[in-house]
Amino acid sequence: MKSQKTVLRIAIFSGLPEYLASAVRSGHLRIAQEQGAVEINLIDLRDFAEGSYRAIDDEPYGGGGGMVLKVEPVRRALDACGAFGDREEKKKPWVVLPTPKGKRLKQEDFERLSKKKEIIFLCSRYKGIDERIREWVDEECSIGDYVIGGGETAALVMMEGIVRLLEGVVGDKESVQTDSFTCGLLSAPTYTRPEEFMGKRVPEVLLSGHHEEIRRWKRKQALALTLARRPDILAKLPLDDEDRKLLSEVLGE
Ligand code: 6GU
Repeated sequence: MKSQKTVLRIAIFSGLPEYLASAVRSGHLRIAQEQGAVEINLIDLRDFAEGSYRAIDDEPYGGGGGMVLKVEPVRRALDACGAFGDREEKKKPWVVLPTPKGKRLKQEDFERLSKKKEIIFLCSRYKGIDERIREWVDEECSIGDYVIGGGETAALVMMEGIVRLLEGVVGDKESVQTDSFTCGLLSAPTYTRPEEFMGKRVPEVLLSGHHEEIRRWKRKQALALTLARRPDILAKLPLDDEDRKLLSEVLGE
């Protein structure tokens, strides 16, 4: 029987699709498409623009400088992707607008978005979008408290975060489960061959083959690192008896 794997469909609306083209053909994004876990379509907003210049941006009413993403090409592109019409609400694509005005993304947002069937990333490179576009947007996301040139890079960040959570994309399930943030802590340091380089040795415990000691060492390192760098997230985590013991060892050292 053919497997009934669900495929996440992603469309990226952009005025600069060439910027995204090589990125969606590389790394995890490429592997995920080859495996049939995700389908990624780059949509050139200019294909939905009119006039000899096929402009997708224009000057803002009332002045203020910068250019504004026009409403008509976005409406037509959304329409072509089935965002309107009589499709059942939950079968409609989920429209995400990357913008510094959006809610700041967390790992849990990637987990939630990875369960969608169809996502549209609407990228703008301008001063902003015509405000009337907002009512067709389901969610506005920011990748952090800074401003970058456009939504494309942010959409890439989100796709990288979402696609690696899809079944079978990252070969090693343990690797995803022990990632920084997935278990709530920053992850422990890692090493690979050689055992010694310029006098610096790999911690002996990792070479010992004692699985329990290794697990304990990794947990302690993760706790220590999170305490040092992100005490805010450590404070929110439920700690068990072992965690408390390991933390007291960290503090006592
Ligand atoms: Cl999603 N876009 C832009 N232009 N700047 C940002 C951002 C997005 N998130 C943080 N800064």
